Amino acid sequence: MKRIDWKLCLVADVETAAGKYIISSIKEAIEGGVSLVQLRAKKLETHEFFELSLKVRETTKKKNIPLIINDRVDITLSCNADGVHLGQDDLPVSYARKILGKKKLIGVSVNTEKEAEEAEKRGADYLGVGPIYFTQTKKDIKPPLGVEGLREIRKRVRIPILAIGGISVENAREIVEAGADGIAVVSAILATENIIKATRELAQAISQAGND
Ligand code: TZP
Ligand code: MG
Repeated sequence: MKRIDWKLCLVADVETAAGKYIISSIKEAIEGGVSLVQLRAKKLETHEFFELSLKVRETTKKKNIPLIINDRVDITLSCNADGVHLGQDDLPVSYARKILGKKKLIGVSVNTEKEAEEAEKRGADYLGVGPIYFTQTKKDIKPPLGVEGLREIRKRVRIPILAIGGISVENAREIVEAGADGIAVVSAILATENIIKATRELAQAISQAGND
C-alpha cells in the first residue's frame, strides 16, 4: 500500500461545487494544503463521471496528491485512481479487493464500532468515520457520533481514520486530538468564498492538534 498523508482530505462533491468549476476548486484546495482528494459525483451519468475523473486524475497527479473515487470501482480502475471509497451499501470490501488488487486503497464509511471492526477485518485500508456532527451536505445521514463516538471507534481499529461530517476550522483540532488520522470535508472547503484561505486555515488547525 502507498504511503498516504491522511491529514486533510477534500471530498470534491460535484453537487456542492455546482456553479463553480470543480477542477479549479480542486486546484485551489491543493494549493491551500489538502493532502488527499476524493471525487464524489452521485448524480452524474457514468460517462460524465469517467470524463471528469480523467481530468481530476491529471490535476492531482501533477501535484502528487492521491485520488480516491467515491462508490465506483470501475471508474477507479479506468482513471487509474489510487483507490476507492465504499459505503455500507456499496460493493463489499472483499469483492472490491478482488477487482482492485492490493495496490489500490479501499476506504469504507462506518458509523458504528461493529461496522468499523468488520471493515478492518475484511481488508479495508482506512475508514471514513462519520458523521461526527450534523451536516446539511449529505441528506440521508446516520446519527452523529460526536467526538466520544469517534474515540470509541479509534479504540477498536488500527487502520487510519478519516473523520467526516460537519467538520470545520472550529472543531478540526478536537477531532484529531480524539484520534482521527485526518479529516475529510466538503463544505468547509467547497462552500467558501476563498478556497485557498479556508484550506490553509483547516490545515493549520490540524497541525496545532496536540500542541498546547
Ligand atoms: N459522509 C458522511 S457526512 C458526509 C459524507 C459524504 C458529508 C460531509 O460534508 P460536510 O460538508 O463536510 O459536512
Ligand atoms: Mg457510497
